[in-house]
Amino acid sequence: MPILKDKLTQQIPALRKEAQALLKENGNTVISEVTIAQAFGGMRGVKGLVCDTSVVDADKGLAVRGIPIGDLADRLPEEIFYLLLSGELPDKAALADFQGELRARAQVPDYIWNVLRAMPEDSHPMTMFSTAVLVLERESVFRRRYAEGMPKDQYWEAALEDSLQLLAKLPTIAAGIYRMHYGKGNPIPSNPALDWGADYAFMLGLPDPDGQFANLMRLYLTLHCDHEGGNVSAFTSHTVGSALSDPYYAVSAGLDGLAGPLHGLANQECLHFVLGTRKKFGGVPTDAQLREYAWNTLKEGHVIPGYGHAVLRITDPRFTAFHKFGERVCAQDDVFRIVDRIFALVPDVLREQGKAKDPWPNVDAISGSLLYHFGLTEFDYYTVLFGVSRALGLTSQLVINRALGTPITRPKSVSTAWIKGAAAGARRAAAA
Ligand code: CMX
Repeated sequence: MPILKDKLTQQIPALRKEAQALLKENGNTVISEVTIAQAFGGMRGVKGLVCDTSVVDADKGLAVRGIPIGDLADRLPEEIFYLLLSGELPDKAALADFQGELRARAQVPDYIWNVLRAMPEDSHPMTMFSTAVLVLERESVFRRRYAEGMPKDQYWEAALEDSLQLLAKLPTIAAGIYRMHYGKGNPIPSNPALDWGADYAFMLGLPDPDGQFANLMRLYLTLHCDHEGGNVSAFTSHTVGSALSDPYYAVSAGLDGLAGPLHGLANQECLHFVLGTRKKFGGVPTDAQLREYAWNTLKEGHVIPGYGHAVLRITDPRFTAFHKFGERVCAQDDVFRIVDRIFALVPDVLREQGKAKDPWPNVDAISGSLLYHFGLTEFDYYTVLFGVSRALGLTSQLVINRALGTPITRPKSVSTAWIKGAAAGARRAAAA
């Protein structure tokens, strides 16, 4: 049996027992209350989901299975998937075994390319990417085995197989979309001698004489892997998967959420903002020009992309990891320098404006500038890269949830009239 699957087979009975015991002994313990502001405000801060793959602490940022993301920056994305799922980093043998598992599943069926070629030329790359994942759903082992009466305790195995099939193919599909959509020529076949991230870089077909672009891709795919369970893409994927829709459906849905400008598309928006600045001022603007540009953006009612976060209240450690890479590899690049100046000035502007609870940069504020440096200048493609990486987290969350038998997601919604009644009741109680 493959090493990762074997490890999970050993771990899962204990995880099930732990969850059952927790529920039996503490099922009625209250862990969260909901205010009217939270009900109207995207459930921000309501604790109503369980996710063990990663945790985002407002003051520390992302930790994958307890390890701060900054400490994982030199790891391969394959190692991160292993960690997300099993809670442990693989040793050399386990890593090689897992990479072999991916390689064996890497072939993308021709019908995917036919569907992508038939799409209108102005389809957004994220639409193409999500569509490809959805069309691939006909391969689902989970759906076939469910129809055959698969026992519930085997759901996770079928979800794992679908996840591995998907992860193995995503770089090839994503790189093919890049080449097709931007007229770069035929898709470049995968190179089985390369690791997952380097192979993706290779298939994009950009020049990489010193291997730094491959390094950036590995870092990119590692840093975007997961961000606990409540962000739009993870929660969407979780909800779809909870209906026992298979991982292809769930990941495609998650990617649709990632395509929103307040979520994953912010990286595209961010580079748009940076290049707009460079164009307006004919190069790197002065601090005064940049401050004025930021204020004008806010006055026009736009957000400053790449800044703020629903959970974080610090500079995103993923931003810091990218910043270190940029300082090492392209410190003199104009676009990187503008990003650097924005980082120095915009938090103060946002603080002065006083609206954003978090004035600090998130990962999207910088990732695009590094891709741009290496010639990946088509910024409406950037969210696809994010999606390839985020699929690591989405699928590992799905496998764990199928292993634990997590039931269908169904929070209760209430009407405005009900809330008014509850508010009046609370006022009466306070006055009595
Ligand atoms: N620029 C301008 N205004 C901002 C802002 C920013 N970067 N971030 C927050 N605000 C504003 C909000 O729009 C909101 O204004 P209104 O009260 O007028 O609606 C106010 O500050 C309070 O918002 P908040 O509670 O601080 O932030 P939310 O949790 O509601 O939203 C986020 C979080 C990320 C959507 C928001 O900060 C934002 O729009 N940032 C820019 C887009 C971005 O970078 N998104 C990527 C996030 C990372 C990811 O998911 O990939």
